[in-house]
Amino acid sequence: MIDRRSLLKGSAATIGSLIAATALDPLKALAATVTLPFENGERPLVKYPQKRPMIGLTERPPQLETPFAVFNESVITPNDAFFVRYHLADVPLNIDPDTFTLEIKGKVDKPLKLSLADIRKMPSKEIVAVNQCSGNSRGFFEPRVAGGQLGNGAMGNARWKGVPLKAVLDKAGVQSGAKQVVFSGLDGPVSDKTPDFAKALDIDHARDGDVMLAYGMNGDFLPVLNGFPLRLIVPGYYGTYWVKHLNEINVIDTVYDNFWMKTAYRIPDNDCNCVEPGTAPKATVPINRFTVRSFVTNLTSGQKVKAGKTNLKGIAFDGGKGIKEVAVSIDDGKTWTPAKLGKDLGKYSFREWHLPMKLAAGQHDIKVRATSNGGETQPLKPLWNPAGYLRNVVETVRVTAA
Ligand SMILES: Nc1nc2c(c(=O)[nH]1)N[C@H]1C(S)=C(S)[C@@H](COP(=O)(O)O)O[C@H]1N2
Ligand SMILES: [Mo]
Repeated sequence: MIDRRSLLKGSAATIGSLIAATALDPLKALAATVTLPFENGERPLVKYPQKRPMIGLTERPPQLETPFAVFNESVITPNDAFFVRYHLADVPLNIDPDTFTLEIKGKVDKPLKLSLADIRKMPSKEIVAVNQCSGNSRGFFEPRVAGGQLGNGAMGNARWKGVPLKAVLDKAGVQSGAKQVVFSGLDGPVSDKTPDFAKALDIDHARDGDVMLAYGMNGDFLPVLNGFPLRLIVPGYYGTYWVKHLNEINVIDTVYDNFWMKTAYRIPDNDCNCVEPGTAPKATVPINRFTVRSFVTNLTSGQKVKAGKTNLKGIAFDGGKGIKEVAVSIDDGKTWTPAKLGKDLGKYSFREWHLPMKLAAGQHDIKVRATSNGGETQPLKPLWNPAGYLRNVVETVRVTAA
């Protein structure tokens, strides 16, 4: 558990040894592999410090997927199973939390340099929120698209603890004319040719009170690979904005146009944020809120189940309106039966659902569809965009009852 004393006293020993372990032992490939259900889906199971065996996508930079069975264990994703995504290979493994500072600069009255202790003195808040990579489920795109071929494990739900970004911006005094806030972390490119990773939010979004600077995750420190000692939390927004090892906040009076905002992480600028498969969009906008999604977590395609009563269980989430309904169909979408929603942990969290149902002997395609409080729902046929983002087709689990 994190309190001020353990942060300050424990930092040298506890965190120091974790970091040394990380630096010494970046990757162990275990003998086992996992096969994701698409072409070329075979992946090694790998073991990193502070992580249980995870599905390895790339080694440099480290990219780890959560084994899907984890989502059936609990509605909160444990820290040691939370996915990891980096763009640049120079991951900072030796951050000293005692000397770490966050700089706030640019169009502010009072530029600041805050230590972790300074930040932890400010009133804290907690929020349960899903972090999901824009490319989660990209491996299922047809036609296939370039980029990390991820299954459904580049997402996770955690209770984040920290301070509202608004409080820190207010402390610095944002000047009139400010348009955006730029966030960058301590990791960097190995070669000068790769653009440094930085992302921007509009000033009103940055000050909405929900965007926060988090130092705690599920009652513990952030794991090193999830952004220790401080990261940005942008509830309802794709993970690309959740800058890790956050050490610089720059308030600007323009629209930020680095590679990661202007070229990468963009979606078609139209109502469906989609295009005809294989075509390019005419205009694009930066990716933003999650599409609504739902999954069955206690059954897997290919599984054999006993005919008769089955208790279906799963999760659903959306971009921040909250889940209104989850419904299941076993007749190819002709009729839908609403599921019972589990405990509400907030509008940014996974929402658990349950549905007792009867399966006659034979093969069944179980489809699950969520609807948000904003009325958005999931399409029965997948939508397509060239970067492989936003996937939210109604998922189907095919089981045989006997
Ligand atoms: N510093 C830094 N922060 C980053 C990134 C990165 O490469 N460097 N990747 C972003 C992307 S694209 C995602 S999906 C999330 C993933 O968060 P996680 O690794 O904690 O799961 O981190 C974001 N923050
Ligand atoms: Mo991402």
